[in-house]
Parts: sequence; C-alpha cells; structure tokens
Amino acid sequence: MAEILKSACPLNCWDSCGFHVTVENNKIIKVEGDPSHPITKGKICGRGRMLETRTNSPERLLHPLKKVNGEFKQISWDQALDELALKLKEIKDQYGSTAVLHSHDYANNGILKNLDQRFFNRYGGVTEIYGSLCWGAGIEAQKWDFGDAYGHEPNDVLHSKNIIIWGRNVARTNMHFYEMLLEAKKRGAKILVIDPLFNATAKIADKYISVKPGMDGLLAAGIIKEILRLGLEDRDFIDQHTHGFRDVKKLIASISLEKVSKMTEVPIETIQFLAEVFADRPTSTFMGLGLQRYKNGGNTIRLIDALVAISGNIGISGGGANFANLQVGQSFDVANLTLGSRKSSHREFSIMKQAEEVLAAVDPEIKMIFVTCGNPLTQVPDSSIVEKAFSSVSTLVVVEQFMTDTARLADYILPTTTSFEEDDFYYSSMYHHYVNYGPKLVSAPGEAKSDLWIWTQLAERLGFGDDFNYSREQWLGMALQSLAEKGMTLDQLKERHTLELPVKPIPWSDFQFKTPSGKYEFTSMSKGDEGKLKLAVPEESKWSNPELAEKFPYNLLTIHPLRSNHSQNYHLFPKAPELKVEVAENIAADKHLKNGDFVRVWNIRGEVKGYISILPKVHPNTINIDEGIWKSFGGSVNNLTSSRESDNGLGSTLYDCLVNLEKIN
Ligand SMILES: Nc1nc2c(c(=O)[nH]1)N[C@H]1C(S)=C(S)[C@@H](COP(=O)(O)OP(=O)(O)OC[C@H]3O[C@@H](n4cnc5c(=O)[nH]c(N)nc54)[C@H](O)[C@@H]3O)O[C@H]1N2
Ligand SMILES: Nc1nc2c(c(=O)[nH]1)N[C@H]1C(S)=C(S)[C@@H](COP(=O)(O)OP(=O)(O)OC[C@H]3O[C@@H](n4cnc5c(=O)[nH]c(N)nc54)[C@H](O)[C@@H]3O)O[C@H]1N2
Ligand code: SF4
Ligand SMILES: [Mo]
Repeated sequence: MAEILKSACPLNCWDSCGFHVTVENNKIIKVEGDPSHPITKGKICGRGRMLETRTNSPERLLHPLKKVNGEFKQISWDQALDELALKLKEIKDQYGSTAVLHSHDYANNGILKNLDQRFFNRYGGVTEIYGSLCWGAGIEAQKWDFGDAYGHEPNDVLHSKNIIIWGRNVARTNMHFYEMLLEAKKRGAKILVIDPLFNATAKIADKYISVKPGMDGLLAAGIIKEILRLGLEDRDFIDQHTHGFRDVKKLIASISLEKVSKMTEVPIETIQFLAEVFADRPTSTFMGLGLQRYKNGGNTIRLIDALVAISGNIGISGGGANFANLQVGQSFDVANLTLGSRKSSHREFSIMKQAEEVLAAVDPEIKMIFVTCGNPLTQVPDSSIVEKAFSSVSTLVVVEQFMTDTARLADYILPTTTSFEEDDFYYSSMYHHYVNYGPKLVSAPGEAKSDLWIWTQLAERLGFGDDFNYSREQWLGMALQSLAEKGMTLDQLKERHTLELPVKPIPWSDFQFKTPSGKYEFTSMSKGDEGKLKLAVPEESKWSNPELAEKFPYNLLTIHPLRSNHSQNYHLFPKAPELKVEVAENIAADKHLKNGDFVRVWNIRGEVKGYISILPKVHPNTINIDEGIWKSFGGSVNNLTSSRESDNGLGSTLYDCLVNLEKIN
C-alpha cells in the first residue's frame, strides 16, 4: 500500500525544502512538498521532484567497477575495498598520506557527508582542497567586514521599504524567496534588480538596472559617492561602530561619477536614484553568488557591504547585507564528526587550481585521487586541464550514483546511495535557518552502498575501524551535541522533521562585530594594505587587458540552470539537452545571427558549440551558457572558464571570462 512519508531535499540549494514522498512496495513513487514546512510550505521545484527519477533510474550505478585495459569490469565489494585499502597502505608507507588527494564539493547537504573527512584525517591526513567555486570570495569578504557572513531571517524582508536583488537569480535558484518578494511587493515594498541579465526576477521589479558584468563594486562606489555628496549617510553608525571610513572617503574621491558611469555602463541618473533608495531606510540588499565569481569578487562584495553600512542599513529590521547565513552551519558540531586533530600530515590545494596543482605536485606527487559529492570534470574551471590531471594519476576513485564525465575517467567506481536510501539531516547555510530530517525510505538498488558504509569498510581494513564503530543514530547525535545542551534533541527532529535553529534573526543588531576591532571594518585591520577597499575591475576586461578584449570582445556568464542542479539532472531529461548560447541583441546584430543558428564559442582555453537564442534586454556584449552540461551533451562550459582565484584567494572567477563567437555549419 502506498504511504506518504516526510523527508527533505538533499540538494545544494538556497531553499532546503521539506518533502512529502509517496512510497509503495519499497519504491519511491512521487516527491512533493511538505505543506507544513514553515518556509517551503509545500512548494518544491522540478529538481526536487526529479529525485524520484534519479532514485529509480535504470542508469544508476549498481556494482563496484574497475577499469581493466580501458574497459569497466564489475568486481565484488570485497575485491574493490581490499585493493583500495592495500593501495592506501602502500601509498602512505612509500610517499606519505598527502600523496592522496580528496577532491569533493557539496552535491549533498547531509551532515553525515562530512564523515569522509574523518576517514581521511584518521588515515593520516591527505591533500585537501580549500576555497569554494561557489561563494568563497563573498564569504571571505564578509568575514573581513563583519567578522562573519550572517543573513537576516527570511520573514524580515517583509519589513523592508526597498529590496535590492543584486546578482541573484531568485526566481530560478531561490524560489521561496521569490514567493516572499511577491508578498513584500503586495505589502508595498519596492523591488530593484541589478543584473546584466534581464532574469525572471527582473520581470517583477519596480526597476531593473543593467550593469556591465564584474563592475558592481564600482557601481557601489558611485552610489556611496552620491550618498556622501548629498549628506545622506548614517553619521551615528559610521562614527560609533565603524573603522576605516577615512580610507573610504579617499577612495571615493579618486573617481568621478562620470567615470563610474562609463565603466559600469549604468547612467548617472540611475546611480543618483540608487543613492536615494539606499538612504530611504530600511533597504535590504540580497547579493547573489553570481556577482562575486570574478577576480575582483571580494572587493565587489566589500564595496556593497560598505554601501549598506554607510547608508545605515546594518543591524536593523528590514535592512542587511544578505549574502549567506553561516550561523546555520555553525549550529552543528561538525568537528565532532571530522576529527581534524587526529591527522598527522597536511597539504592543501585550492579547489579552483586543483588540476594544475596535481600536475605540478612534488614531494609527494599525487598517486591517488578520491572524488566524492562532486563532478569536477564538468564543474571545475578549465576542463581540459582537469581532464589531463585526473587522467594522470595512477588511481582515480569516484564514489558516484551515475556514470558522469568524471566517473568515466575513474580506475575504480564505487556505487553510492541517493538520499532516500539513507538516514541523515539536511540544512543549507544560504537562506533559511531550519534543519530537516530525511529518513531512509527505501533500500538501495543492486549493491549501491552509502558513502558512510564505504568509509567504515575501508577504516576497518586500515586498522582504525573503532573510530567508525557508531550507529547512524549515534553519528547524528554527535552532530547535534551542542544543540542538545540547549534542549533540542535528535528525537525532536525525527518526530517533527524540521526544527528552527537558535540563530540571531537580525544579525549585528547589537553592533558587536566579530572583527578584530569589534567594529564594522571598511578597512580590514588584520590584512595590512590588502585590507583597504579598492576600485578593482575583472581580470578579463578592456580596462585591465585591452588586447585580450580586442580578440575576445564578449563577457561569458555560465549561470545555474533552471531544470538541473548543476550537472545532476541533464541526463535524466526525457529529451537529450542541447547547449543553448544566449546572446545580447547587439551580438546577434553584429554577427548576423538568428535564433537556432549553430555557433562556436571560444577563447584561449577551449571551445564549445551550441545553438543561438537571442535574449532581449541583456546587457550589450554579454553571452550566457547555463553551466552543468555534460561532455556528451556538448559541454562542459568550463572548457572556457579560468581557474584563476578571486582577489582574496578563496573564490572562483568563473564569470570573469571573455570569449568570441562565430557561426558554423
Ligand atoms: N535551478 C537551480 N537552482 C540552484 C542551483 C542550480 O544549479 N539550479 N544551484 C544552487 C547553488 S549551489 C547556488 S551557489 C545558487 C546560486 O544562486 P544565484 O546566485 O542566484 O545563481 P548564479 O547562477 O550563481 O548567479 C546568477 C545571477 O548572477 C548574475 N550575475 C552574473 N554576473 C554578474 C555581475 O557581474 N553583476 C551582477 N549584478 N549580476 C551578475 C546572473 O546574471 C544571474 O542572474 O543557486 C542554487 N540554486
Ligand atoms: N561554469 C560554471 N561552473 C560552476 C558554477 C557556475 O556557476 N558556472 N557553479 C559552481 C557552484 S556554485 C557549485 S556549488 C559547483 C557544484 O559542483 P558539483 O557539486 O561538483 O556538482 P553537482 O553536479 O551538483 O554534483 C556532483 C556529483 O555529485 C554526485 N552526488 C550526489 N549525491 C551524492 C552523494 O550523496 N554521494 C556522492 N559520493 N556523490 C553524490 C552527483 O551524482 C553528481 O554527479 O559547481 C561550480 N561550477
Ligand atoms: S532543489 Fe531547492 S527548491 Fe528544489 S526542491 Fe530542492 S531545496 Fe527545494
Ligand atoms: Mo553553489
């Protein structure tokens, strides 16, 4: 008989939805929204619904595979685990444990996914990756400014007079916030969207502001300039709670509004209008992650933070410089799970440059790569180098559900479960502060096993099985230890399926910042000269590299796809996807292109081919190709992107990318 059971979305997404899942005879039948979830209220997106297809797909990996003479051969779990344990032992003895690289991302938001780190730490400490392709530049920027990256609780936006959506594709990537915007608009709030693409959120905006990609920091500086000229700044806040305002004034004096307008390609009147909007408190600012994936990404977020601070919108209801909410993740005891103190060796590669680092590594060279919760061949920039690096090591192990681009390169593929086949709890530090429980609902097909089972088996073979000798219940309890001290228990979470975490609803309302000075820092005290704000531009632009811009005149964005979470859904579509090259009208006119034309897009790093779609109202000279498309469907767009790091070293520069394009047959 069919039953409807509560569960949760595991995907890396702002929204972290509650689910109602229909299960019959040990099979997932349907995934829908849980109407009782306080934030997601019964609505979910197609990516969530498609977890049914994902779980039941006949293309699931069902058995351990080993590549022999270029072909995958099915082997037993015992053979796979014995061989891998032996290799791990030999590598550690001969080269040291850092000859192993653990390459991962966050494809699954379950807390127990962190136990991979426990395994690698107990093994001795491997080469780990640091930084983030996703939000690294912005998180670091907010740590410099505020001491941490905290957001307002979702309902607080209903207190805003004005809401600025700055480089976030809300209607597509953050659907419950979109619902909230509709409600705020109904109650009279004005919505402004600043984005090079006239995205679906721009359609509901009171004003849409088109900006040259990568120039938002300069735009913020222009708005600050105008606020100061008009005397609209919040003097009390600046005098009492900030450090380094004199540096801001000096910086702002170094550029004219005309120059800002010319470089950002935003009219002066619009900059003046925005100054008045920010001063008309409370104005809330919601930054997306798109606008910080540039060489100057850290400075961009810091200048926007500075604008929010100067206009007096920090720490007040209906205000805020909202980027992420790390308070959510900080509620859990991840360190209890990962045992970081138990490793004896340590080395780090940046996630952006992991491939170059693998190729260059000496003392020790990389002998083995373990990939978990990631598809680097499709998702990491500069794909041709990623392919070269991941093919160069003697043993590549990929723990996966499907035969992805990365899995195809593997020497060993270990088949893993989907979220409905294991117990875990899920949260996201991007938007709301509720944690959701997702129980095991069905058994895994074939011989697929959870990531945790794999670590446990390998740990036993390597002689540290005791550190993995816990039940799921015990692991989940360990992660909730400090919440349990506040009276929130695993039993409550299991019973109610969602719990509100005890976070500050309006961060910084006490004006006690977590910076070295305890103040909001326009100039970051601990960073020396680097700590001063800069009027920085992208690395690939006519302002920084005119010859490059001459050859490659178009900005390429590769934003997140509507119907797929990164690379996770394309192969499950009923019809094979095609690569769509979305271009601004001026590009179509210059190159005599019409919808459906087949084109090649290229730069010095590589090329992709696809079909033209002309987008109205897109900023001139701008192209978009949605990310995530597999090689077999014409991808990856990361053939074109650069592995350069952001100014503060911790973020990617995926959208800081110039290309050219031509029609082909
Ligand atoms: N449907 C769907 N939803 C998702 C995901 C997915 O893959 N698919 N992924 C999830 C994940 S992991 C993340 S990180 C989030 C990301 O969520 P978002 O931040 O919303 O999405 P992105 O695609 O990273 O960024 C897109 C927005 O930034 C704009 N943008 C790009 N460059 C600039 C710029 O220089 N200035 C300005 N002002 N805007 C710019 C783009 O035009 C676009 O509107 O989405 C999550 N939600
Ligand atoms: N050009 C360009 N590149 C981008 C971006 C962009 O905007 N443009 N966005 C970047 C961003 S924001 C992000 S977050 C990254 C995302 O990059 P990734 O996290 O690498 O991408 P996904 O496609 O979500 O997931 C990778 C794989 O994890 C597998 N997986 C899912 N669940 C599990 C599990 O429980 N265990 C294991 N072992 N595997 C699992 C899936 O099958 C999938 O193949 O991409 C980045 N890359
Ligand atoms: S992908 Fe995001 S919006 Fe869609 S169901 Fe999952 S959490 Fe909700
Ligand atoms: Mo992301």
